[in-house]
Amino acid sequence: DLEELTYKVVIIGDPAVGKSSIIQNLVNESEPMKEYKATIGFDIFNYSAHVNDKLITMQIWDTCGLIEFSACTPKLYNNVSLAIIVYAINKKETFENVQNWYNLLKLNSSADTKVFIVGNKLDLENEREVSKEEGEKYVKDNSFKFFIETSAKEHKYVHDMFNKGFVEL
Ligand code: G3D
Ligand code: MG
Repeated sequence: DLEELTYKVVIIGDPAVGKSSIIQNLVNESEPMKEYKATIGFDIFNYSAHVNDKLITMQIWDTCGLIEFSACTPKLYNNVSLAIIVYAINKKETFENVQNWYNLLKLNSSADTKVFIVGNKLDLENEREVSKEEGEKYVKDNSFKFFIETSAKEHKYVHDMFNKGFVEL
């Protein structure tokens, strides 16, 4: 029998860094659970892959707008296996805020939650305000699991990031 495992994944970070666009890259392969949206204020997608004779499902929680700062925080972070913290490489402040998102995560989740850091909008190289080295150094200094730069717009490296997620879960 195929073993089936489901893990909760959250994608967090400042508004407009491209969190929902990253999820949209998976749209043909993921199954939206629309009924959740109206009731609890999150978009939740199931994204599955076969890994070593197991069927692994990521239940990906995307936040929208002000919900990010609301009383829903404990519900969002409860039981998270993987947190994907996104910033935009062309907006320094979104990188500086990664630490705030991490602090919020740490306060509300268990110690073994894995953390990926994603620098999105890689296509806006000519507007870059955060170097790749800065991102790498931050991730190394904090012993996070994984760092990658992506372009949700150009569909670049988003799947590499989720593939790494399946391996780490
Ligand atoms: P959010 O979910 O983090 O709030 P969104 O962010 O996915 O809604 O994206 C915010 C804006 O950034 C959108 O532009 C979106 O098209 C754009 N965007 C997302 N990812 C990328 C990327 O990789 N490169 C570029 N150049 N833009 C990106 P609009 O204009 O629709 O608001
Ligand atoms: Mg969004």
